[in-house]
Amino acid sequence: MADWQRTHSCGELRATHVGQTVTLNGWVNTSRSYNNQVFVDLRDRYGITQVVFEADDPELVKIADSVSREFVLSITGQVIARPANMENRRLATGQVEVRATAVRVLNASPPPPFEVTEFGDDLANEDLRLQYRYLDLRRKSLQDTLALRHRLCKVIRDHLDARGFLEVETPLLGKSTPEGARDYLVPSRIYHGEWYALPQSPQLYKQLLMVSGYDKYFQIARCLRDEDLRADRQPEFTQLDLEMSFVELDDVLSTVEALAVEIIEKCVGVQVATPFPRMTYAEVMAKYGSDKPDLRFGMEIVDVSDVGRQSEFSVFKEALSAGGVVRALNAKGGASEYSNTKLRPGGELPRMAEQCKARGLAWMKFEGDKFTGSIEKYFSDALKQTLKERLRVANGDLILFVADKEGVVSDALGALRTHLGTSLKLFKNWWDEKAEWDEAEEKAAKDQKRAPRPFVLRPEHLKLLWVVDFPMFTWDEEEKRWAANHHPFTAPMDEDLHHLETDRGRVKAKAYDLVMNGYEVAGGSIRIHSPEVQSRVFKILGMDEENARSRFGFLLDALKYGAPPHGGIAFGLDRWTMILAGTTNIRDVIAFPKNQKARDMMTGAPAPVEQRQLRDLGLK
Ligand code: AMO
Repeated sequence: MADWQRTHSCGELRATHVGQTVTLNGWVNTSRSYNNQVFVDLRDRYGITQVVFEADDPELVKIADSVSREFVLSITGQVIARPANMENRRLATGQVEVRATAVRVLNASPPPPFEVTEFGDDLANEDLRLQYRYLDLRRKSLQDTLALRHRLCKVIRDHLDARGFLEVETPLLGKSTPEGARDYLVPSRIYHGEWYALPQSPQLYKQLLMVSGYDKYFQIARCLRDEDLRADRQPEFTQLDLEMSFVELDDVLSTVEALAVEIIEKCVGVQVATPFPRMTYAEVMAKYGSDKPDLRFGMEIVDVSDVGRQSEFSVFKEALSAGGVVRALNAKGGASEYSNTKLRPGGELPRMAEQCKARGLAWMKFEGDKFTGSIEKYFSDALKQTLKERLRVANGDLILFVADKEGVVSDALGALRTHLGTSLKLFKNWWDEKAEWDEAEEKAAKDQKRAPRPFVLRPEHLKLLWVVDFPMFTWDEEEKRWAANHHPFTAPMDEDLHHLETDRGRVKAKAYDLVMNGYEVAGGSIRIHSPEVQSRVFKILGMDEENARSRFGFLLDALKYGAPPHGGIAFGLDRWTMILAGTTNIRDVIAFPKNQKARDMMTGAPAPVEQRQLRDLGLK
């Protein structure tokens, strides 16, 4: 070992090391001079240790004085105990410090464009941090998140390995798999004019592995989709993809539940109960206006079409006679938060409803034991009493109504529910609760001279739900054709098979989504294993035989050669990490993500390439 190499990490030293001579390697977190002494906090990914350079060694002090943030140092010294009143309880190494006897600068650093010690609201602009991602990744919160992601993958691999699953890799260069997004295409150099598609998921390969007899498959797989980005979407993301043979829907769901329970327990120490609740698609859409409802708060949508029909309010009556519905939400305690001005057309809530194509948002408030607002006069006392009971109205509540086609009403009230859950603080994200806990604990710990106690997550912080009984097809109004709701390989319910050609809208699929805290965290289905049914579904999706053969001939052939009944699911690994790490930004859980405009701010990708490369590919 060279004399500069570390004997311990920067997070390792405790009172038991006092008296030992140690060498630490790390980055300068902070350095400051005080009474001729220089204090350097040295950091690596294991922690921070305070190092003191004493005035009696001017040579050392001079070097220590010359270093600044992010210099890389090797420091040798003696571990000494800090006086009891000088202990730093916030640091695991806070009982000791290292009195330096030698220091070597392993590398210098210009002042970083932002401070690596920043956190929370003080963070520098995200694009700047992504440009210098290697510095950003030195921050403790990102290091903790990537460690969590590693643990998540390890738990998954161990769990599935113990249950006989095999991890199999599938190609990146393949043929397009329709998962509903645009493909990333790769031109072939050898076959000019022909293209590989990067996988939107390993869907077809995993089904083919079932045909090959690998009855329990999984893969932690990279998926690529060229779609509009959101806070929980990246063009390149990771799935835990799995597939099983000889299974029915319940087998897949219980396999997933056992895995989810172990992930949550081993990653954040919470025991969630099984079986997870299940709701049908129709039920969640009616109650929550969303196929991924956040169940950390209630605020269910209530149908009041019968009340609307008996009222004198023409807007409701017209919507109903056009075949629509009237539904309402009780925004508990919202009467004072939302002034009448804010509820006027163009205000915050009406605008949200309009963005979902609703013609407007009607409302009433309940204050001083009576309903108020401009539409109150259209309702008899008896109808008001019905509304009061059905929506469990109390003083201070705000009732929001949308009357329209059912889909529009669901979308609008669903969007309002999600928004109001946050704006009316109907629930707390666990990390906000943790921040409050940490602050209170730090104060209490200081007063009582003890170490702060860590925050412990509880089962109600993670609300899981299965959504089942999805419609097999949705009508694409723009393209005037039926589209697969999940993907074209999803099996229809047995009892709906004979409706496939005649009544597509009523066909339900053997598909399921797992929802956690309002995020779709996994989705899958039982697959079609009959080539005949698969061909019928392709036809409904507008592919004639020739087209279906040219795109999916290999699948149709494989299904003929003894395909077993099979089904599976894919977890959004990034979203799982987000929720368990306590962030709402997917870029926080990926080491080198793209920014919101799909650009890699560090390398500059996508970027032009040389003319020669284009010529090779036959593109110029
Ligand atoms: P699906 O398209 O539902 O199913 O994807 C599965 C899960 O992957 C996550 N996810 C994403 N995460 C981040 N960024 C994205 N752009 C993104 N898109 C999807 C979600 C989602 O639930 N082949 C099927 C699975 C199957 O049928 O087995 C599929 O890919 O958490």
